Amino acid sequence: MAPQVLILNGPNLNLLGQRQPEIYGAETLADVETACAALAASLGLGTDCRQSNHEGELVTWIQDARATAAAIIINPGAYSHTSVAILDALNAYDGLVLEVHISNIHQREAFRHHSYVSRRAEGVIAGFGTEGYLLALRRAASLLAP
Ligand code: CA2
Repeated sequence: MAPQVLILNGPNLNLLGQRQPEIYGAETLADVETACAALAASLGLGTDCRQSNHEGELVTWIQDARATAAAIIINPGAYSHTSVAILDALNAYDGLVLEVHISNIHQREAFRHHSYVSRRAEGVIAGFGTEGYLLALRRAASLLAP
């Protein structure tokens, strides 16, 4: 079976394409997930795309991924900057972790400059728009290749 990649999006990312296109672009989350599934298939990967506004639900999905996913691509949204719980869950996960931010968090307010998740992530992409998810998938395919 193709290696599975869990693509996780955190709070408010369900609003993609509906508000603040100058920061987050015009694509909806459904557009992003469809593009990820298509690229993943061409790379020999499977995807499971999920979004939650709830920290505990994200933690549970990361725990579940221990048994199901070879990699996690995560945009934790604002939880990047606050959540030790998500960091702890990722630290209990043995697979590849790649972190994506649509905007360049280093160009924005100071409170966005630090991400707890970055302590665990093998790589971080920020400021490449929604294309960042596709770049992360390509990197996952390279690193997971036998
Ligand atoms: O740049 C990113 O991807 C962020 O993770 C997005 C988070 C923000 O808190 C992080 O600092 C950086 C916010 C996601 C909110 O997404 C929206 C999308 C469209 C309209 C409104 C919010």
